[in-house]
Amino acid sequence: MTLKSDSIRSLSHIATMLELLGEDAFRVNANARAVRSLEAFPDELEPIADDQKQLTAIPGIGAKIAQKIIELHTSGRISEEDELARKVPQTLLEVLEVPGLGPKTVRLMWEQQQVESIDDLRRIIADGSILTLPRMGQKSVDKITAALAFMETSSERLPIGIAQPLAELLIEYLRQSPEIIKAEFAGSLRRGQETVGDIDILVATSNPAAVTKHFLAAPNLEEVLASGDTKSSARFAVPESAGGKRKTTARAIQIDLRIVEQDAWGAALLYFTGSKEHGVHLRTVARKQGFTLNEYGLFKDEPGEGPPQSRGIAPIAHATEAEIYAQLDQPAFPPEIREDMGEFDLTEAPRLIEVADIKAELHAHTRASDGRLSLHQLIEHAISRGFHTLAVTDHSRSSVQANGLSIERLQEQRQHIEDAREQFEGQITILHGCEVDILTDGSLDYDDETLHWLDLVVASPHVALTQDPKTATKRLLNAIEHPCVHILGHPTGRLINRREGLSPAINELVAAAVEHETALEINAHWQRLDLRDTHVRAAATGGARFAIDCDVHHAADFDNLRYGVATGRRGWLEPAQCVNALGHKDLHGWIKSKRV
Ligand code: DGT
Ligand code: CA
Ligand code: CA
Ligand code: ZN
Repeated sequence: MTLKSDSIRSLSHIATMLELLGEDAFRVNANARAVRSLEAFPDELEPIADDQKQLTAIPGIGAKIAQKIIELHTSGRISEEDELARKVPQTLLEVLEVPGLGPKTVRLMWEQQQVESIDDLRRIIADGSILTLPRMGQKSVDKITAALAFMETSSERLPIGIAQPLAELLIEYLRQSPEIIKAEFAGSLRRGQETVGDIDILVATSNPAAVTKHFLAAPNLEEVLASGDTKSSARFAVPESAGGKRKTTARAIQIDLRIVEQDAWGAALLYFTGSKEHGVHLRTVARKQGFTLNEYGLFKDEPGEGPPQSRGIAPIAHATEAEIYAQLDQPAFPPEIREDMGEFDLTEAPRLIEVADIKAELHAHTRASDGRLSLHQLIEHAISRGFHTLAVTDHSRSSVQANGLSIERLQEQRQHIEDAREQFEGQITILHGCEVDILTDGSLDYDDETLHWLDLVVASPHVALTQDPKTATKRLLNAIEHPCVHILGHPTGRLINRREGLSPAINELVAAAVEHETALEINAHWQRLDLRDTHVRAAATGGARFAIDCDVHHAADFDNLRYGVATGRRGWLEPAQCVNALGHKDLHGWIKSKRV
């Protein structure tokens, strides 16, 4: 953890606690503003951490905040944070994470009804006393109840955006041991699932004891659950800062380590990547051809008792997954489609979309609305990713919380875009777009003339996300069919483990999207992944085109692309169906086709 990330975490913790204590808005804002400016600050703080002057030169950082950063740097703590934490029950912060509950309401619950935790919140719902709070009606209570139920049933699985960086750190750590020949993750993580139950890591070594010992000394390991020669399991802490601002209630994750000999690497990786259903099907295929397949290899059946490897029978394939699939006359299935969901009908492996295919970002915010990057920073990041096109799509006016743009501000933005086009000429094509709200009734937040004047329109639902499926379908169809709309952004509005979102009739959306040549977004943020894998599969089969976009708010959001791509791959998406993978000419041909 760097001083910058620690400062961001502590200052936002302070801001939240001040808010819960009802402290004056000025103090809250000073901390919140500092968080935003540190998030936008490109450099690390360590080199300037002794110098109050250089710290206060960062916009949004005043003398008081600078003092706190210096204190954190020298002592590892901020005394103000510690003092506040003695006043505010830390379990109250979890109540704040319930969707639909803001700091004002939570403070009232705490003051008037002694709510200090999620359990207390359940109590005041159960005895009805929650209804005595100002502006709290039965409708709001029902929403909170639904959110709690949803969090409860889904909070155990860890989102990929937290699991994958953790797994990568651990693999990096494991590889420090000279005894490790190979180390990779397997299981649902390798299959790119949006959430994982646990993390499976496979290593090849000829010294299992040394590797086990090294694993059990890993940082963040909390408790050893099992440990043997070929298999160990341990519980690891999920660091508070994992995945940026911690947006999961999960505090620990199990990691299973499997140790194999290098020779049998392919057979073991195939087995532990799963899915279980894919493995079962593949073993049936093997059996029909007179083979036995297990985690040690593929063996020709020979009469006798017991597993072939313990009878001294040599495997006919085991070093790589590809050679095992080839022996069984099967395509080398990419991990993401190993779900026994029709892949065994394929005669050739599909060429699925890859991160390297993506050449454009078409959904990105700047500081003009709720992004943390300036227009120039955003453009520079897009260029450094090798993209040929970037669409700037700030929020529309109804998104008040996101500081959505009035038409006047939108017009001012055009001037900045034109200046930037000149400055970055020949490096990237910059589109002036917007992310327009799809209002509750399906109408759009700007008039048609304004929408037509913009180069590119992403239309997304942000409010009324508990609408019934019929109303939601009609609402989204309106946006898809609108002649100025290019992309339907995060179509359901779901948030993984937190909010179910809309449940539109996907087939109807797909039919309309095909007819009107509107792209359906796979929002790559790991909290959204919306459309989800099953929707992608349905829509890809139906011939829809897709946009895989990062919905950039922070520089780091560009790194979420891999999760969006993984979701696309799980939906069998090929590059030709993804507008971000088109060449410059084809992409702009499609974009302009909606501006005639
Ligand atoms: P998860 O952890 O719930 O997100 O899902 P997975 O797929 O990672 O499942 P996990 O961790 O229980 O097991 C990892 C892989 O090991 C699984 O994908 C396939 C293989 N595996 C585990 N148990 C069995 C089993 O009983 N039969 C078969 N054929 N394979 C298994
Ligand atoms: Ca697993
Ligand atoms: Ca496992
Ligand atoms: Zn957005």
